[in-house]
Amino acid sequence: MQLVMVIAQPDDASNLTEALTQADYRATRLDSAGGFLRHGNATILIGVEPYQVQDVLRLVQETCHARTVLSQSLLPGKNTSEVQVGGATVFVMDVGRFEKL
Ligand code: 2BA
Repeated sequence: MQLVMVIAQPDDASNLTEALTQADYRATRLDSAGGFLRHGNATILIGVEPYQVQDVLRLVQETCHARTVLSQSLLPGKNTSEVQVGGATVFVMDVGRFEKL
C-alpha cells in the first residue's frame, strides 16, 4: 500500500476531498498550518494501492491551484510581501503495514 500525503490550501482541499470521495477513495483531512506563512492549510492522507497513485495525483492536479497570497512580515516595520503558494505539496510513501482493527 502507498500513502499519498497532500498539503493543500483550504478551498482546494475541500474540492479534492469531494473528488476523492466521488471516485471512491478513502481520505482523511487534518487541519494544519504552514511553517513559513503560518496560514491555515489542510493535510489530506489517502491510502491507496500502488496502481491508484497516478489517478490520485491527477485529481490533486485538477483541484489544487497556485495562488499569490500576502505574507505579513514577522519583522517590525516591514511591509507585507507577496508569496506564491501551491498548487499542492505531495509526498508519496510506502506503507509498511496497514490494518483495520
Ligand atoms: P508554508 O510553509 O506556509 O509556505 C507557504 C509558501 O511560502 C510556500 O509555498 C513557498 O512558496 C513559500 N516559502 C516557504 N518556505 C519559504 C522560505 N524558507 N523562503 C521563502 N519562501 C518560502 P509551497 O511551497 O506551495 O508550500 C505550501 C505549504 O506546503 C507550506 O506552507 C507547508 O505547509 C507545506 N510544505 C511545503 N514544502 C514542504 C516540505 N518540504 N515539508 C513539509 N511541508 C511542506
